[in-house]
Amino acid sequence: MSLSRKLTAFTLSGLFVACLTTQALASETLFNTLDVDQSGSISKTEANAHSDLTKIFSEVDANGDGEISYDEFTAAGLDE
Ligand SMILES: [Ca+2]
Ligand SMILES: [Ca+2]
Repeated sequence: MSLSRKLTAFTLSGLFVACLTTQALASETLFNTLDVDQSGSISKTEANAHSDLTKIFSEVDANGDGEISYDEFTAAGLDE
C-alpha cells in the first residue's frame, strides 16, 4: 500500500469515528441505515430485517400507519 493510500484510509477511519461520536448524526445515520429505500420512514418490511425492531414495531409506530417516521424513531428513544 502506498503512503497516499494509507493516508486516505486513515482519514476515512477518522471521519467514521467522528460520525459515531456525534449523537445527532449517529441517530440519523442509524435511521438512514434502517430506511433501506430512503423513503423517510421505516416500513414493516424494512424492520423485518432486524428482529429486535420487529418486536417493538407496533409500539414505536405511535400513529399506527404501519411506518416508523424519524419523529417516532427519536420519540421512542431508539437513537439513544
Ligand atoms: Ca423506507
Ligand atoms: Ca407511524
